Amino acid sequence: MLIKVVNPNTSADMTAIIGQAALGVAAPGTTIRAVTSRMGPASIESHYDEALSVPGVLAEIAGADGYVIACFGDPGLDAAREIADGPVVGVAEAAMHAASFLGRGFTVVTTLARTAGRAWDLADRYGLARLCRRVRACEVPVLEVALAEKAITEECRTAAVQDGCDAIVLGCAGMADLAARLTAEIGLPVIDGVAAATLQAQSLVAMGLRTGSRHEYAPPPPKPYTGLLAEFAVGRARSAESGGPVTS
Ligand code: 2AL
Repeated sequence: MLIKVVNPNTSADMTAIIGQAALGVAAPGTTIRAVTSRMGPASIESHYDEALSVPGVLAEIAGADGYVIACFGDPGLDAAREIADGPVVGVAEAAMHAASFLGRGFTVVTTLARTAGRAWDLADRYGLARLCRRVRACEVPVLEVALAEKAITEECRTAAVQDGCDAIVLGCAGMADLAARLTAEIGLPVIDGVAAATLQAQSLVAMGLRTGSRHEYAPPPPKPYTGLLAEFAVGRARSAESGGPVTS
């Protein structure tokens, strides 16, 4: 089976971290293809970044058995489900659900404080806000996460002491390589959403399941798109390799 793990930002360095995390949990017989978005923001840490990352994500939703959206805002998740030929799992969605199996409450440790609202929105959307004790920020920009292990560790340690949480959810896909070390160091389960989402996507594919497409997640109705997004008009032929428009 092929699982495509899409990094919605354009940082190839972050894609390498994401790809390693996905590979680290993939079953024998599962191929991981980690891809970097070919259009959009270098990192996603505002609502504007997130909105403009979605076309790049959707351009990659083709050619695999299952898909992971590897940014903690889960950008474009609903739209990806409308067009995907296999299950699509977001990293925030998978990490928060994993936390719900491990305890009664979790804290999210994110990058900048301005991303906390999105994390709360997603906890609410997934029906898990009751379990979310707190969303903490380390005030580290996304593209500096790889250099900020100390600050992230300190925030996780503070969460473990102050928040009454049973698990910690890492709020950025670029933190994926820290989860195992932090789990050992903090003494609480620290969850990387990339691993959680990869395993969830793999499980759904292994069960022969895909998104239900009879109602809200039916393919979007064909219509013209204009301007810069003309290539995204549903119904036009495309391949993921060409990065072209979406076909239903
Ligand atoms: C993220 C993430 O996972 N990737 C990205 O570009 N921004 N998350 C975040 N909280 O800033």
